[in-house]
Amino acid sequence: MLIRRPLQIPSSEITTPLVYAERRDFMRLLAAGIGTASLGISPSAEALDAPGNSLGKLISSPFSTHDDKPTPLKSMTSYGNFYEFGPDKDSPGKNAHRLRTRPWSVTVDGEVKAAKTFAIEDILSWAPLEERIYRMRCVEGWSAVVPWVGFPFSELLKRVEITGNAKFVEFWSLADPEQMPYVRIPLLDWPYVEALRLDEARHPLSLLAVGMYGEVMPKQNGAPLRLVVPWKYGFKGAKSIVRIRFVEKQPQTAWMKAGPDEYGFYSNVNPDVPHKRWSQATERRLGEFLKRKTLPFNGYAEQVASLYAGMDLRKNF
Ligand SMILES: Nc1nc2c(c(=O)[nH]1)N[C@H]1C(S)=C(S)[C@@H](COP(=O)(O)O)O[C@H]1N2
Ligand SMILES: [Mo]
Repeated sequence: MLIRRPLQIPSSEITTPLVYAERRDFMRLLAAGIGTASLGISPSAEALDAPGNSLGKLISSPFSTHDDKPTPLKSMTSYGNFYEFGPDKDSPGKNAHRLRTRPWSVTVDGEVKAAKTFAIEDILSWAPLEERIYRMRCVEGWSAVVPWVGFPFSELLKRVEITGNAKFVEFWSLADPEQMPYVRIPLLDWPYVEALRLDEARHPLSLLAVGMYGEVMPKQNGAPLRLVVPWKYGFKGAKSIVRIRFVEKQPQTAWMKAGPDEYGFYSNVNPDVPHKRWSQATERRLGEFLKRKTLPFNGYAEQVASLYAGMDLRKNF
């Protein structure tokens, strides 16, 4: 399991290489003394541990939105939530440099035939990396359009055998007070745990992300591995994942424990169901002034609404 392999992207899999990532990052890799393969750039294991380094050529995804302009990278790295590094929107950008992302491994356990631990280098070689431009919506009313880089969650299911009892999957973030100062303070019930129903996790839109904007994931955005679920409020996307656990019963999540009538298990973006303290009907894109209307399932209803057929989405908020 723990074999170190360089990231290799078969040239046959490469469809549309990212244009904007290319020249600048090529120069950066050259400056860093990193070799480039004849068929595109294959970053070394070391290069993949440095935020800002290019992830090389990426597959462009049919799931990307092209109607919306991506949010500036700077907005995404300087404004966000990562409570382990503090409760303010600028805390992650200021403090997440303390996170050490190597060595890093992810344990997969619970309702599996055999628990496994994967090194991050191994995970990075599972599948060719895809770029997915997704709309994102935070429960607090801000939104963004982000070119994530990763692979579908289903890639994990090719590598572990789940039991017939597996109905839900939990995502556990690192909770190390040495690196994450706010884990000493009970802002949330640490570690940060989020969860999905198994069929939600299996949905092709559910992404395990290792980067954004063509580059290695910034620490404040959840390096080295995080979840991205674009039809749900942003807090479902656990950052800096160290454990993935399959379970039989619907789990309690960190935010459900913090406020059970404010944060439900499903947390599907829904303009018709207000948060207890504010409306969810509109949102403001980072970097924009005017508000826009929030769409059901954050605009992904066509792809995901069928997962919830027959459910009362006011009750199952
Ligand atoms: N471990 C952990 N993951 C987390 C959070 C957090 O505080 N801790 N915040 C969540 C919330 S509320 C949001 S909106 C998104 C923000 O991700 P971004 O900073 O990449 O936009 O991360 C989510 N994942
Ligand atoms: Mo959020």
